[in-house]
Amino acid sequence: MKKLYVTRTAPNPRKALILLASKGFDVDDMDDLDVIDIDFSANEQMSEAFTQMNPMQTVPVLTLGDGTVLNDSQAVCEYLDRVYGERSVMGNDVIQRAQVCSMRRVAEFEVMYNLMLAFQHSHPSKAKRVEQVPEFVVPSIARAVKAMAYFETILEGREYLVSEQLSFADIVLYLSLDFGKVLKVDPNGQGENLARFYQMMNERFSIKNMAKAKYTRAND
Ligand SMILES: N[C@@H](CCC(=O)N[C@@H](CS)C(=O)NCC(=O)O)C(=O)O
Repeated sequence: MKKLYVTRTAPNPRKALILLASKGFDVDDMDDLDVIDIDFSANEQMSEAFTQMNPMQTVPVLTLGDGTVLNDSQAVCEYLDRVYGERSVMGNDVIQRAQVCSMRRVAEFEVMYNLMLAFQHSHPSKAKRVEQVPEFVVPSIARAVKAMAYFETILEGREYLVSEQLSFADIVLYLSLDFGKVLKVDPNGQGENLARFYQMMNERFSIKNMAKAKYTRAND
């Protein structure tokens, strides 16, 4: 049996949860995969057993039946994308794959990474994980906001970043915008196109709406 270790509110594990949901899978109802919830408030990611499996002490982690451990969200998502569902969210052909990769990396490294830096250097819960330098916070947020302007331009007249279908780049951009809320960066205040994109994605993939969809299905 495969095991997917996640914290359902954190951006990196949410990539895997949203990827599967976008392909029509209910992660809690899969024949060959179990979800294991890791509670950050109880520091479960720091436990001895978890650390043995993933010395980086982060989620997501996907373990396969043969003992393989994938401990990075990109690797986990590449695996899940190839193994589950028909259509790839990484791109349908060689050009689309390259375009998705390019957009995903800008979203990840310019928006999400800078927001995470700002969070790690300011939030009390991260004081034990990083040596906090409060001066990093404002410039990191400013870099993230600057990159958001790039996506505002890309999304002019378009629903998704690449082609006419949702891709992994959209998932990473959405999660980056959503994470910005923790730092009081309003995802609806960065331009009309980004606001429209954020609302469309949030309708399907917000933590609340994904849980609600599950609850509704269970009571059908
Ligand atoms: N490169 C890793 C980073 C994963 C990561 O930073 N995950 C965060 C949650 S979004 C985590 O597990 N943090 C644990 C902690 O802060 O103690 C990936 O993309 O999988």
